[in-house]
Parts: sequence; structure tokens; C-alpha cells
Amino acid sequence: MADFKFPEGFLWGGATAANQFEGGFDADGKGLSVPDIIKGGDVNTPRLVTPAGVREGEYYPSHEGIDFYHHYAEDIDLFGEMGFKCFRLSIQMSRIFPTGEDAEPNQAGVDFYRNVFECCKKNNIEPLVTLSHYEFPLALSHKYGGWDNDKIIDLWVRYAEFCFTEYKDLVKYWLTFNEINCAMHPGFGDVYGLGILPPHDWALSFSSGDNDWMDPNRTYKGLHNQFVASAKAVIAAHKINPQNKVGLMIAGSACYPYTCNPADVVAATAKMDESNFYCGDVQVRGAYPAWAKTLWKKNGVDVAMMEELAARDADILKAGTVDFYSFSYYMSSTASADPKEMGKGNVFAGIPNPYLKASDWGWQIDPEGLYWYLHTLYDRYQIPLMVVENGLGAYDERGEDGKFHDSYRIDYMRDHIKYMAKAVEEGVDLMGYTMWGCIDLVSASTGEMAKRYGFIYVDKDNDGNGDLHREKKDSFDWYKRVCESNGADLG
Ligand code: BGP
Repeated sequence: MADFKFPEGFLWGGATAANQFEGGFDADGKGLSVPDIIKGGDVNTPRLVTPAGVREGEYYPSHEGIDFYHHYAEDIDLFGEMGFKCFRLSIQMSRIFPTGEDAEPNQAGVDFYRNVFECCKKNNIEPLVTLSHYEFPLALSHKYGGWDNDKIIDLWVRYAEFCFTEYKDLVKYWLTFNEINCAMHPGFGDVYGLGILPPHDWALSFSSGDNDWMDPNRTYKGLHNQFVASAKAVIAAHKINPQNKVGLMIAGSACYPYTCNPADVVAATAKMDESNFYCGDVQVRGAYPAWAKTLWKKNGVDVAMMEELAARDADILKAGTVDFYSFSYYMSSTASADPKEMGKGNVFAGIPNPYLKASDWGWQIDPEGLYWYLHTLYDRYQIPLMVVENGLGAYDERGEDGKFHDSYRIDYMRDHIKYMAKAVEEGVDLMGYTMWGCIDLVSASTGEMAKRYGFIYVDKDNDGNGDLHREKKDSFDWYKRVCESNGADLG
């Protein structure tokens, strides 16, 4: 593998999300969005959702982000200097249609994204645009309750069609919903994924006991409506510009049996199915998997309702299958059939895997798992794949010379890229790799700045202090060599 090169045109780059870095939350006519009412937290303190609206004098990290809104030209030039071929970012619907159903788009918002894409073009960077990255106009949540309301489908498709038409000359790679499968995490998924808000303040968490307001019927119906909206968007994108490539985006969950006890193997298979293939099958194959009914029953979902929805929308789902499968990959997990064992872990990582080390946030680092996951996906779907998020969240400290020597981040990426290369060499069709948080930004799960991912440091802390200046870390030069050598130089 020593002189292995990635395929010509491989999309090396970095990834971001508007609500985590853009800022300008009410600038130039933008409407409020669901993340704008989620406060900051840290590794031990969950983020508070204030569903009634923004509270005067309180700190919400999305409001300023890292102020990409005013720094985009400088930031994209830095990405260009690193040799990015691709930059993943998201559009906020609430910047284009502030209430979600405005008669006319907000011109200042439309212009902002046009300027961003033009700046990418100037730097020879292909934008990869997520149409919905944990973002939803707050006005729609308040008025219609979120994605489980059928009205949302057409409002969102109108927004997607507007973007395909408006940016036709500048963007050809699109993702519909970020980590669409995360909608299935009760609470977290309802708020972040589906715009379904709690009736009272609520601590955003994957395992909160305060769950009286969650309703699996709303969750699964909301997710179904997103499948329909995504399929309609794919159809529209192809019609508006046959060059468009539209992908799904899933939170990649590679899950191993905790032991070779057949019952554990079955438990891990069930988790793989539920976490990856429930959404994957609908969006790639255009229909629910055979075992969907079992899953609905297990989760207390009204099976008759789901069967009716699936039948109602069968043709659209079949016609709007995606062009490629993109995913985030940070860690792997384990599953056991023994509830006592499972109780020792957490919902994401399962029971700690004794063969792996974890990050400071408990995410178990597993580069070889990426290799296994790529093969597993490609065996199942045989469509191009793309890693659109992978990276290491870490506490970065200045060295004695005042600079950031983030060798741990370089090691993390090098190891993952090596295993990607092995999968590609063995026949997996991989389009690209956009490292998550290429510039430091707000963490989605904890709302903090201290969990840093970037090649570029941003001077800002968890409370919003800092002058926002940008600085290169050691990983900046390393990744520049990776991009320039098309992945041959990982040294
Ligand atoms: C994914 C999200 C991103 C991003 C990333 C890292 O789930 O798509 O938005 O934030 O995870 O997670 P975190 O920010 O919690 O470290």
C-alpha cells in the first residue's frame, strides 16, 4: 500500500454545519432556528432547550458560532491554501425563508450563500451542501409542531427546489438531511432532527429520564416525512440539473457483538439494522426493509399507521433514491443481549470495548472499524460512498512556543485514512473524505468550544469570550500534504 493513490478527483476537504459555526443568527432578516434556543453545556452539563424562545441576557452558542458569517472569505481562503477540493457546509432554511413559509425569499440570506459559493469557486473548491443540518425554522415548530406534520414536506421541498435553482451554476453535490437516523434517538432526535419541541425547558440528552413528552408515533412519522421530502428533493434536483448528485447522510454506527455468544451477535445485528439500514434501505433501495414492522412494534409505534404511510408514499420513495451514501464516522460500539452488561455502557458507545482507547468524551477510537464499515456498506448497496465527517474532538493546549502541536489529531486521521485506502484498494467506491470541524466550531452534543476538531484554531471559549482570530495548528500543514498528494503522503 506504500505508493497507493486515491482515485483521480477524490474529494478531500472539511465539513461544518451552519448552526455550529455561522453565527449571525438574526442578521439581515434571518429567522430563528431550533438550535438558536439551545444553550451551551460541557462534557458533564447537558444543554438546556428553551422552547418558548430566546431568553434575554442568556448565552446561546449558535448566535455567534465562530462568526463565519463575517469571516467566510478569510476561512475559505485558508481551506484553499490547504488544498481542499471540497468544503461541506449547510444552508439554514431560516436564512432563506425566515418563517419557513414566506412568500418571497430573504434576499440578503440568498446573497450570503452565493458569496460563499463564489468564494469556494475562486479557490477551486467544490461545495457539498447539506440542506438540513440539525436546523429547522423555529416558527414552523411553533406553528405546526415539527416534521410529523405533513404540511412541512412541501414547505421544505419548496426550499430545496429554490436552492437547486438559485445555486445551479455553483453547487452540484448535495445532502438532504444530516444524520437522518439520529431522529430515532428519543428526545435528542425529536428536537435536533425533527423540530419537535418539549412543552417545557428540557436538558438535551440521549438518555434523559424526563421523557413524558416524547411520542414514538410522532418520531417515526416525522422521520417518514423526511424520507418523502428527501425523495422529492432528489427527483427535483435531477430535473433542475442532471449534473446534480444527491446523497443521504447517516450517523455511521459500526457495532460489534460484545462476545461471540450467538445472542450477542443477534443483538449487534439488530443494532446495525436499526441504526444504519432502516434509513439506508429506504433512501438507497426506495422501500422499508422487511423487518421494519418488528422494529416499529419494538418501539411502541402504531404499525397500521406506518404501513399506511409506507403504502401512500411507496412510489415517491422508489423514484427518489439517492446517488450516493454519505456518513459520519467517529467511533464504534458494542452490543450485548445481557441487559446488565448493556447497563454499564452508554447509548452511543455501548459497553466499553476493551481493545480500543476512547477520546476525552468517551468516543471509542476505531480506525479498522471504518474499513469494516465501508465494506459492509458497499456490499449492501453498491453505490458510491463518502465519509463526510470524521475527526477527533480534543482539548487543544498551546505548546511552550505558543503554537498548537496537535499530533494526536494527525495520528487519528492518518490511521483512519490508511484504512480507507485499504478499502478503496480492495474495490470500495469511495468519493471523498471531509474531515469534521476543519475549523474549530461549537460542539453539537455539548455546545462547548473546548471540544476542538479543527486544523484551524479559533480564539473563543465556552462562555463566548475571545477575539475570534484564526491560527493554524500543526495538522494544517499535514493535511495540506495529504490533499496535495491525493492521500499518498500521510507522513
Ligand atoms: C455529528 C454531527 C455534527 C458534529 C459531529 C461531532 O453528529 O453531524 O454536527 O457536531 O457529530 O459531534 P460533537 O460536536 O458533539 O462533538
